[in-house]
Amino acid sequence: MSRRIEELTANYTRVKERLHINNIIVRNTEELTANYTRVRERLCIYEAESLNCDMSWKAFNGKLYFFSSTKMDWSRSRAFCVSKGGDLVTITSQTEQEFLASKIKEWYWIGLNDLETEGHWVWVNNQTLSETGVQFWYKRKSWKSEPDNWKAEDPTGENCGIVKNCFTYLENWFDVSCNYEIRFICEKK
Ligand SMILES: [Ca+2]
Ligand SMILES: [Ca+2]
Repeated sequence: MSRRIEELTANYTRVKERLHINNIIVRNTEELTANYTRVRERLCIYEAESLNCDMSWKAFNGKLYFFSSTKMDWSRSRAFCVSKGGDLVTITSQTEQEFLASKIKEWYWIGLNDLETEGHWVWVNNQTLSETGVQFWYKRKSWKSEPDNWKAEDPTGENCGIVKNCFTYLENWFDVSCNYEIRFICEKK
């Protein structure tokens, strides 16, 4: 009887070890895949001309979206999207806003800015917010809502738009300093 228990214990230990090793392999594979994706994306960014640099675009409602893992300032992010045949995303409907908001876990540049005239927000295709008919700025009850052109960190103010992972999908745009290095969303037809 005690030999049987010893055998069972030994088996159990072996199985546990196997499981542990398997878990390590799975974790390593996941890490390697993520690293591979990041390296490929970096290559795409630094060799913008390279034709066979493939990026994973997500299709939604007839358009394609690319969520970067690389972080850059607003202008460089935009230049990258343009070099890939698109531009920074323009959000022109609630459906599109909800789709994008459901995909993000941090800050991303969008194609919205008031670089030319302070307070006059336009998309990269020159559409205004009244033309698209939708806007999803973050609202505060006891303080100024976004966009607030806050100058404490960057004295030139906040002239570029982001979407952020917030509790609500319909109030998550902020204006921030265009010099921040953050992720970005490209869009193309
Ligand atoms: Ca501004
Ligand atoms: Ca702001």
